[in-house]
Amino acid sequence: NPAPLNRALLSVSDKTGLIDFAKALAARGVELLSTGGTAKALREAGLEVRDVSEVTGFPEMMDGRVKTLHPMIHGGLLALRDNQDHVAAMEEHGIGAIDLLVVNLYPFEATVAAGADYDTCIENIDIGGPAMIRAAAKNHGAVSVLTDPAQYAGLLEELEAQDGTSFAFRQRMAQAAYARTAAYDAAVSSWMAGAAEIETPPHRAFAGSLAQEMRYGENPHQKAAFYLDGSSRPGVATAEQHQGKALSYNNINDTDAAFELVSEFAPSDGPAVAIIKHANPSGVARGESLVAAYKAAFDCDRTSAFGGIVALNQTLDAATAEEIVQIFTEVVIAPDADEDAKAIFAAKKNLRLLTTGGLPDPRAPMVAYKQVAGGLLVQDKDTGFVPSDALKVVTKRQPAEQEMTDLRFAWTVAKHTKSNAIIYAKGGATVGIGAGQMSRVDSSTIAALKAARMGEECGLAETPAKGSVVASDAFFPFADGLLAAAEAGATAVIQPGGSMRDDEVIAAADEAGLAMVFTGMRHFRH
Ligand code: 93A
Repeated sequence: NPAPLNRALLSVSDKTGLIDFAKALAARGVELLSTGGTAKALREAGLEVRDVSEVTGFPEMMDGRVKTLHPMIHGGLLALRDNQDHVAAMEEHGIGAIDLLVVNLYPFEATVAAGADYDTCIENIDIGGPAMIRAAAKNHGAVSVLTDPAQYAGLLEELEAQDGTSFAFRQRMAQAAYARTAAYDAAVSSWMAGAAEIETPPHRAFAGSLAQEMRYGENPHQKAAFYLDGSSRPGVATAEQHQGKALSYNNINDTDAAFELVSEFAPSDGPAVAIIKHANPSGVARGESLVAAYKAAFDCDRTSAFGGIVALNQTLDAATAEEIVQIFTEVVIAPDADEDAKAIFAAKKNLRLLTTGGLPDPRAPMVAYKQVAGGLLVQDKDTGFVPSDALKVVTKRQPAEQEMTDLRFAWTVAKHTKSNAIIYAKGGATVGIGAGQMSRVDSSTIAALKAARMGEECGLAETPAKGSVVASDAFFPFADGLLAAAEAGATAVIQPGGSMRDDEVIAAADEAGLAMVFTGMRHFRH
């Protein structure tokens, strides 16, 4: 049974859509109450409004810090309409019921984003607004609460459909209202932690806005949606899509993995390309040109690259686009794409092209979440970076210059590959990738097998693992993994070090004539 709507309180900072909405309410005989600025805007539009200060008997005071915090307001929002005691209290104190609350809050997030000083941010923490929102939402048995101009039309539709508002509508609005106040307080808390340099564990401050509902999630029987956290980091969330159908859940996950990986390679250091399948690289390469880098990344594993996600660290050009369309690719993501490249892609209706306007800073801090049954694991994103002078050569033999370059490259790819990760690389390109195995030796075996297959696929005389370097995302606990890599043809190794048996592993490397570098940092990724 619908709840009547006789009296509304409007108090909004964002006055978008306010006048039309208030006119529609007034036209239905709804009495309007309002705070200073909102009342002024309504009066200027010719509407009749009662000031909250007249209702409370107190002026707005203390620079507006206290305007609606009063029993005449909160009683009107909270009173149970069908409770005799509540009704008696309303009568005794002359409290009028408020059936609709329309509030949007002081723009705290926008004030922080604009770089305002501390005191300005503090002044923009809304207190009275959230208090009313929470009160009205609690009493959604009788009261409607709107916290976003996008909800105005829905309320008018409700009134159109019946005389009043339905319980389902009020409940939906209440749920959204609590999400809004929760996100608002989270924004205040994380701003304050930053401003006051208060050490907090990485915490859940995800005030997301719905960007996209998908047809399904990882599998067709799972519902899914994509939320944006408001960050301006160039990437899959902020990219512009130029063609093709909407991205799926798996597309977004893989495109993110691809672009975050390729962003490790600064454009000033030359073109780089990453091809991703199931969130793991099938091939990564740098090159003299973008098309050369693409071909080298593709060659690493031609079989797996089919239906992959391609990420580029520079503007997509025609030559590279021409090469990419030779096989089926799901998504291409790049900082930009030139007109010729776009024209080549236009003929491929199923290929999605995303441009981001730039590359993210791979060392900019970010929080990473992982849900477990009954909880949420939160950690800093792995932005770990080992500067050249922190690399420790532990073998008798020093890596040659090209080996060192390839070791650093392979190490970066390992960081973006699921554990256990073993990466063979040569001449600025991966030649064998072992990912996501439960045993490091198995990952080594798979990486070597893939290298051998690459030799066959590309018609090489021998496996490209010969004369390659190898990266391991975590230390070799025993010499066996290392020896397997040497046997496969690697001449140099990069790994964190730190095993109880480092001495044994180093001795084995010396014996095999390998050069080995310790990073002192691990890159597990699960
Ligand atoms: O400073 S407040 O926290 N104190 C209050 O009592 C109060 N009541 C409403 N801010 C308060 N508001 C907020 O004022 C509303 O949430 C809204 O954002 C804003 C509307 O003010 P005006 O109508 O003067 O533009």
